[in-house]
Amino acid sequence: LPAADLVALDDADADLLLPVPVSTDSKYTRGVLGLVAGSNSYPGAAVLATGGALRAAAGYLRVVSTRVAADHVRRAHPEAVVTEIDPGDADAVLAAGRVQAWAVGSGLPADGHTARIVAALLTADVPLLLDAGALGVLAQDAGYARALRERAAPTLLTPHEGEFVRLVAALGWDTETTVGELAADRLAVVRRCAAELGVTVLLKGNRTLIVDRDGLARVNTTGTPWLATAGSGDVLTGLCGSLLAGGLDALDAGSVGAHLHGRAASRAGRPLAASDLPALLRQRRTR
Ligand code: NPW
Ligand code: AMP
Ligand code: MG
Repeated sequence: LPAADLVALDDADADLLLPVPVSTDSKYTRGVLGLVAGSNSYPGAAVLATGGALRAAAGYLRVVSTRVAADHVRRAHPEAVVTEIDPGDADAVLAAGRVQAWAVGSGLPADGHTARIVAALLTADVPLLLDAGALGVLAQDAGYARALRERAAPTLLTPHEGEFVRLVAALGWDTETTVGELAADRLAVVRRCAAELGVTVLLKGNRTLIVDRDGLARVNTTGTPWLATAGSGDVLTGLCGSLLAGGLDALDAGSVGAHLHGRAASRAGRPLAASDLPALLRQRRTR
């Protein structure tokens, strides 16, 4: 890819970066994703994230969830291997075997139970994606910044603008100033956040930005405003998590995930429901 200030992947780039199984692969070597998602209030988030994860790189998907969401996932996605846990049981999360990347947060409340699980996963030496409730946990305590910076494995945060503003407020950034700066120079603001936390940040929205700790930046050019629909971010979390499990670094996982997610939306009828996206992720490139 060119060493420009802000790179946009095209269809060929995304297809080239997408991990493809080879003859010696097994479901385990393709990648095992551990997805911690869903709750009594938001079981749908776990179902949607699972749908995204199943149509990407991972060969094996472990979904870790509390009872209500676990039941929904089992019914909707028989191929997912579901572990049912009590809320906040971080030991049970970590006991899930062979996990090569974790994605946590979609449909989880930003409470003490989720905080225990996030703290445990931050210490796991595998790639980690944090979304929704997990980002809410990070936004409640500036102490997580150090844990993020100290991680050796890739870390990908996937906030929408509301989650982003709350996250950087915990770093001491003035909220009104941040909102103004986001409108004036989105890339500069995301770069500053990624550098300060030592992680890759994917800021969702029209023209999603993906920026790593060194400032390398991608902009997503696929997708349509029909993606502004409840649950579409949960599908993206599963998709990007699956790409991390398949071995992509956080910048590639975020930018390829956003590209494929947007491409699926472009293929969808209008209006689009988030649950339409997983099947559309499977279709071959149309060009
Ligand atoms: P305001 O109103 O401008 O002050 P939340 P969420 C602000 C799960 N889901 N996009 C805005 O603030 C998710 O996974 C489950 C959005 C707004 O009030 C999460 O776990 C579903 N918000 C949980 O629900 C389907 C923006 O932030 C506040 C914004 C909550 O996720 C739906 C909302 O943020 C959903 O995915 C932007 N671009 N900019 C299911 N079926 O199970 C500013 N805001 O409270 O994090 O709410 O994103 O809906
Ligand atoms: P979430 O807010 O977590 O459900 O995520 C929303 C998803 O929809 C992200 O992938 C966004 O990039 C995408 N999205 C939201 N609004 C727009 C928009 N106006 N145009 C294109 N994509 C959008
Ligand atoms: Mg979301």
